[in-house]
Amino acid sequence: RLNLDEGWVGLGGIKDYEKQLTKAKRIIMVACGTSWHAALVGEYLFEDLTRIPVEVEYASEFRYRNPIINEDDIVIAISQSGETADTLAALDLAKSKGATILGICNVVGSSISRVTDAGSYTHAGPEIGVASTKAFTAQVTVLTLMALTIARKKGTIIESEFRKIITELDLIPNKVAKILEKADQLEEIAAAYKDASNALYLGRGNSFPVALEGALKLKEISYIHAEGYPAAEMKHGPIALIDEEMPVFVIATQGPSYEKVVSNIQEVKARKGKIIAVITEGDEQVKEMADHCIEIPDTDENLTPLLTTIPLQLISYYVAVMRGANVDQPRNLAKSVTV
Ligand code: F1P
Repeated sequence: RLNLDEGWVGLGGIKDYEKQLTKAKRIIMVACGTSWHAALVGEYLFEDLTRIPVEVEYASEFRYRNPIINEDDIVIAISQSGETADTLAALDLAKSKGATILGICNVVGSSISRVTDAGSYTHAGPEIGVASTKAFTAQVTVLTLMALTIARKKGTIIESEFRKIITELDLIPNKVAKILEKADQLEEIAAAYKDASNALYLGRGNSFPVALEGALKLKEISYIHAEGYPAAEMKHGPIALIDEEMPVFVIATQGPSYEKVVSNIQEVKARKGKIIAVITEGDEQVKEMADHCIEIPDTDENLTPLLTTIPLQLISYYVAVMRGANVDQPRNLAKSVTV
């Protein structure tokens, strides 16, 4: 249970940076892989709730260019292992320019957590497999708590809205459990597409990073080529790839972009693509159009990535198992990328 009246609950040493965070003119998030996707969700949350401009950077790119970093910038590193060399190098660079550096890491005492000025541990427990899964939801949870707390302190969120989201956040574990009960259905979907050579993942708004994460999980553990795109970008290129062989995973939950996503589904169907849609429970409209629908419990718009990611991760898991891949130790990947 969260008692956010105390402020900064669950955010570790980050609470000591309240002044800098509430006054920040810009926040830069640096990360790699799945953690970079969590940062993208963070960008939506922070900009929407706190109105602080956020830039999300691949640490592996940021470290090698000559980025503009100011002394009043706050750089947040996100890393499951806390050992990723690119993220560490990006932090060193930011620190050398005088920025405040904060961390969101899972592994206590890890290198990144030691170099940051302050941080919050996600305490998601050990990731047994190489590919990040629960770390993602834990990172997004910390970013949600941060965004909500900063917004409340800055007054960019009204109290009733703050309470509504916090109440919903408390319900997320039960809703995740309900999604896990759908394991059989997810296994059936995996069986239907296990021999695909390619897959597309589409989402809008804060579902776009979820699309990226769905595609990354499929690539990492089942070795199927997959791409994540903002659904509105489909017409700028990827639409050329769609035919009856192409599974298209679409995050089509209720929210401001729902109708637009429905149009994207129609565009895919017109080209005979197969639609696997993640929808809000009870959505009959998409059910009539899609080849498969995964229903998830309704929640606050800001929190949907915490739910929609889970079925995509599980489908990748089942596909990998069916293809005989080693889910915990995918080829060519390391738990901590230290070079
Ligand atoms: C980043 C990352 C993971 C990915 C794989 C390789 O790790 O790209 O997202 O699943 O394990 O490393 P981290 O900085 O979050 O530990």
